[in-house]
Amino acid sequence: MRSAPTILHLDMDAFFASVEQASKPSLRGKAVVVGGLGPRGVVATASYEARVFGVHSAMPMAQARRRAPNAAYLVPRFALYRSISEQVMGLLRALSPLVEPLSLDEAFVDLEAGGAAWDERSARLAGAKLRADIRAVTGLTGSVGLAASKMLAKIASEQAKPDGLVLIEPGTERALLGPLPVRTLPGVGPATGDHLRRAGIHTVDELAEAGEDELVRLLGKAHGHALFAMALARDERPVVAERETKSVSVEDTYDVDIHDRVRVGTEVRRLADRCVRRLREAGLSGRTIVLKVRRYDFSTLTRSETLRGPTDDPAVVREAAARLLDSVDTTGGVRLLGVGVSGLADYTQEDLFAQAAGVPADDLPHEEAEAAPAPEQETPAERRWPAGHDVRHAVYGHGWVQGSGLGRVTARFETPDSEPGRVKTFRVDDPALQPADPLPLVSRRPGEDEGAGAGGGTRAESR
Ligand code: DCP
Ligand code: MG
Repeated sequence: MRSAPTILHLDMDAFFASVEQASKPSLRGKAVVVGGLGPRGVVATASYEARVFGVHSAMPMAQARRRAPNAAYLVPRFALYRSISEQVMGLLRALSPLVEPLSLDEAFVDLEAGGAAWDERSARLAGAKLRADIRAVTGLTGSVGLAASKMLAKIASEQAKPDGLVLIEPGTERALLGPLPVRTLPGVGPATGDHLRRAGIHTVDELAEAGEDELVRLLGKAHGHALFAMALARDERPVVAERETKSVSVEDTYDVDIHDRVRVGTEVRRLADRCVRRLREAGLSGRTIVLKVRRYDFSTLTRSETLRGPTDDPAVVREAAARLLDSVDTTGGVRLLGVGVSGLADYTQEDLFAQAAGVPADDLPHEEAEAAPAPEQETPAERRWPAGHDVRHAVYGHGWVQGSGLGRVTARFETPDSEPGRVKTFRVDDPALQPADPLPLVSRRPGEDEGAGAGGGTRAESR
């Protein structure tokens, strides 16, 4: 293990909810819950003000509403969160080539590899500057952990929450870990935790005292060894730079052209399953399903379909590939078929809302791009005007949907840098009211260059 605390772990505070508060002045300091608003929706995240009432991620929305009836309930705006995540990741990449994102709002950075820090003092300075830069560029707060290993850096950022920085001095790791519950260690989920509890092991110290042989006996060889090392604060895992893979695909070339349409369908299904297997092996999921068809005359077609959120469900990929195949003429024969998944995510947060077959669309949070449906008469108001999404009114300007139903939509007119705004109600088909794109959270000062947000306290363009 290295001797200086130069591994940084960043985790943004109440990420989705903080973005919503930054873009909606009337919600600052208030309980905000972001998640699926349908009958089977779950909480994606809650602002710290809402957590006081016991609302937390993955809780059924109905339960959240009972606990915090006065909170603002909003549908996620993934495209906006993604764009802010990119700004944050950009700041991390300026520190080091070794940045390992774990989710939209979380990443490890090897400060030493980038020359950004080499000892305790420089690491603390780099962490403090990063927090100031994130604030300047995005208007949001993130918590930073610094340590000599990934495991401890992540524990440190958890302790730093919200809006803080914790550095674990090398040499103090074991004393710090000892009294913590075993669940603190990476890889100890509910099942392993239960198993250990039944063996009388509750804390990391007890884990270390149990000894390696006992842990191997309890948990098997690989897991036992790994856990024993973690209990002694030994964690040599390197920070691995963002994966290059942008898609996972498989294809087959056939010796003899396939003419039979049923056989083509079977092959596509098989390829979809193989592709999902590879996706899962890599711990990935993806949003865009791609079908590739090379015909007898070497003409090659690709067709793609983008889902609401990433999936690694074989049934979903199979069905999408089959739909794509329907739109391709294969008379004359097929020499090659391929199925791919792109738009990859190596995290699961959006999967909570995954489009597992059979989940009614209303239970799913609306992806921003898809959330502006064609203005058809039969579109229910709740779909056309999802709570929290942006609107623009010919007279009142920019605002957001506070609620809709019974032929009415209520909007609050405010922008990220305005005072809290006023509420007005319209008929859902009022032509003066239109869906709009989100505004940048931090507006640029006149004359300031884009990307000049590096210095603490400066403000910069946010998109
Ligand atoms: N998320 C989600 N479903 C979950 C957990 C998280 O959709 N079960 C989303 C919403 C969060 C974001 O991912 O805003 C980041 O997850 P975190 O676990 O880091 O939670 P927060 O950033 O919301 O809060 P904290 O301050 O505890 O990090
Ligand atoms: Mg977070």
